Amino acid sequence: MYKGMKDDWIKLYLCRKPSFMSSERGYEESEFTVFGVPFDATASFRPGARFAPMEIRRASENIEFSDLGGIRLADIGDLIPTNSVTWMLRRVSRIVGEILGDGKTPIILGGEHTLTLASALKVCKHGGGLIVLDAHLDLRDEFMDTRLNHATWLRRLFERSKGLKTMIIGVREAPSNLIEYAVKNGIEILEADRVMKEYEESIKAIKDYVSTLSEVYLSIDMDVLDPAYAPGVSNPEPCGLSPAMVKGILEEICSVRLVGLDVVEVNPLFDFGQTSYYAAYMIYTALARSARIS
Ligand SMILES: [Mn+2]
Repeated sequence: MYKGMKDDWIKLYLCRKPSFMSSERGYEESEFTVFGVPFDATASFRPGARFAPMEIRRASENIEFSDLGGIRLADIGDLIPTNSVTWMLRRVSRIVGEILGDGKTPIILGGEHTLTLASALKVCKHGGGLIVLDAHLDLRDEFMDTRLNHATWLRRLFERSKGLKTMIIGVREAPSNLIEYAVKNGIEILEADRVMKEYEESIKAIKDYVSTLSEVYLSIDMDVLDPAYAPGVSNPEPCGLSPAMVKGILEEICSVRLVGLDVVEVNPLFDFGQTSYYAAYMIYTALARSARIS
């Protein structure tokens, strides 16, 4: 028996845990730092988004990507489990702060959309604009007897950072009082209906908007896609965008420096993996475009 054989069997017969885009890089060498937030405690309809980070990783390991070389990415794991929305937000805030402090870009695998309250708040202190792809406005003052949940997080964010430049793309039907709130607070809304009927003009509107930003925090709620493409979300809304449309939109947004990204609301309990595949592909699309400008 030769020296070292004792652990050779580990490498011979066993493989590591899934890692986003099969990355084996350490934190120090990363430009993009991925972590998961397996949290869905405030889900208002279908719980299950807590299972998304691992499914998105699994999907990302099984898509053939052409252009990985330029993307220096490390997957540092998942947030330790909690059922407290306050503790989840504190921990996300701390982790995002550390990653930003080290000059890296946080990439977050949700989990429910509430996490963006913590991450966007951190990033906004660094002077970024916010672009949200979502079927919903998430601007309610309260929902189902709580003020801090995945239908209210954007309102809470605006209360804490007045005047934050924000655009929401892919909105379906929305209550008029929420539209009024958005207009009053200078939030740009690009409805899914308009994107589908006037795609080229919408891309131009996005291009004009991002040209006013020095850097952007991007939050992708997977329910922006039509439920035909992404049935595995917590609150599906009919008549959404196609993956090709969202791909074009992401490439336009990420022509500006990306300062943070999250992909939220994937719910693997309600599909056969397709929503996780698109989530992984959307992140790849954003990072491949960003890597070209950095
Ligand atoms: Mn949504």
